[in-house]
Amino acid sequence: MPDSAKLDALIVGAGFSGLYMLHKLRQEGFSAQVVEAGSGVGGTWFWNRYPGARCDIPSLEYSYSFDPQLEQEWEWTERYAAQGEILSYLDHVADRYDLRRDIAFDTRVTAAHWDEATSRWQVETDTGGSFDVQFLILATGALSEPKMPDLPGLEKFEGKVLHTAKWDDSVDLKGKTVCHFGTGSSGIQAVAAMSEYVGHLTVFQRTPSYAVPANNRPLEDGEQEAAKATYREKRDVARHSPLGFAAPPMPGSAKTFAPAALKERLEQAWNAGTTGLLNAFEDLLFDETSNELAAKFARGKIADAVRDPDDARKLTPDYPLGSRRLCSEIGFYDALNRDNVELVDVREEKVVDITAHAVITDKASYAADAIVLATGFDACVGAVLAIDIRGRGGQQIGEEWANGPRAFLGLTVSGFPNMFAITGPGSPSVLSNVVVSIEQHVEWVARCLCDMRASGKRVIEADADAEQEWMRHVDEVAQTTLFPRADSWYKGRTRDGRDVFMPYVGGVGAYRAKCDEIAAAGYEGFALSS
Ligand code: NA7
Repeated sequence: MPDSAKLDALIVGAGFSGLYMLHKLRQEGFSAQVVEAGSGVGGTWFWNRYPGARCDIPSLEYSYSFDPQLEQEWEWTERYAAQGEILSYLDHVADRYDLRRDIAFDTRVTAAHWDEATSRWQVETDTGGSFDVQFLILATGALSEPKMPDLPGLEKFEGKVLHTAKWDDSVDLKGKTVCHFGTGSSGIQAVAAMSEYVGHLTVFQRTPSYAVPANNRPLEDGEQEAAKATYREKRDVARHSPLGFAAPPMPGSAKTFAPAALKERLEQAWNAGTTGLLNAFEDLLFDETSNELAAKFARGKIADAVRDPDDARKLTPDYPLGSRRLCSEIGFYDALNRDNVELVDVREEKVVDITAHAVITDKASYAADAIVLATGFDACVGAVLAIDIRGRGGQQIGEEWANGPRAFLGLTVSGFPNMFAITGPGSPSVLSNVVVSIEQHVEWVARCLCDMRASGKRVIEADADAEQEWMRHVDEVAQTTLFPRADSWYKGRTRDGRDVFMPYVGGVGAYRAKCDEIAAAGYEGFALSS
């Protein structure tokens, strides 16, 4: 791939979004290239190679639906795919559609500036490449820019420091003494896996998670074929559903169930995994009382699973079930029962220093050969802010978002013409089956580019008013749910410290309908020019 070119579109990132975007634009006859920082395709699934990394959405649903042949031919081996299997799938997709020839690997986009004179983006990379493109498409992922914790003295530590989202497979932790921070989805998986082979593991937890057993297993003979027989219908239901899944929320409210029936419904939902539990009652994410009944049940499960009552207390969340990302566990609570694993709640025992070989709290010192950070991501905006993006008048995206991350439909930012963000703030992606959302975003962007070409328009830009109204709507919908009740990475911040709820929680079906309606109305809320 040339490292300098004049193209219709430059796509940043070769994960689920970037790969499909490239394929789709090529199909529509646009010239497009991808720039990818990693040495392979996969995005999230390329970088997150930490022990135990696995998807918490069933494999048959966490996959592309755009090609019926692909979905029929690809064989998944387990109910929930491990990182390596998803990476193999994306490698297969890249080969199957001959995508690699238009991807520059080991290359990072450093700057993208809108040129008013030509109405095009001038893009630069860290390998000295430059691109002159009509459209800039940020397929940079909502959970891709690792967040480093504010740990005093970390720079003095002389052992290895590993972040789950940038895992270095060459480091062998077997028999080592490890201090681990973070108990979200990644931390829970990494702790369970590492507990099996490290010498000693200290888990530093700040906020406990609700973790539901994955009940992972190999797909049984005939099971996959049976599911694939109705794949088209199921995919269609998922596209128009609240969260991007084929199974709808179960009718009724926990409040109206007699105790025995409530327990039966919740046991069934618990065994069906995270989506099963979220779907247990249709009002689970909206009604505090209904949610508390389910949360109480989940807290009881933690008490049953953890032997030490004090550990169980520390591991028990007090916020509404599902208001932070529900985690999927395979052996996490078992790990905490092991003699080589101990739990430290940093809200009760403050980390005051890190020395060359230990983590020091205000109560004790914990030896460490290595420190593992499962401390998450600068969600929805981090990877975009990492690029020096300047729109109209040289305005930087970071400045634009200082008053809160915003994007019309989660896809376009006022003041940044011809720029699209896949899975941006204001889109439902991170609160849905993200592959379903990604396909919708990519298809909408491709349709927009085709419509512009057909009508002779060269520039599209979100109206500031439409964008503001969309983000107001995103917030209004969020406030009808229990999501804002918890501190979570779903919330962004304004410069003056106000929370901005980023994902659109009105449902992927409703969102799709809105996007289609806007396109059909000649891109209402956008300014188009020739
Ligand atoms: P998450 O879900 O953001 O989890 C990160 C965790 O790290 C979270 O519990 C944080 O606590 C914790 N954290 C951050 N800093 C510290 C310190 N200093 N000490 C202790 N604990 C800390 O990231 P994941 O990678 O697990 O998962 C991200 C998403 O990927 C997940 O939701 C799925 O969608 C896939 P906090 O909450 O800030 O109190």
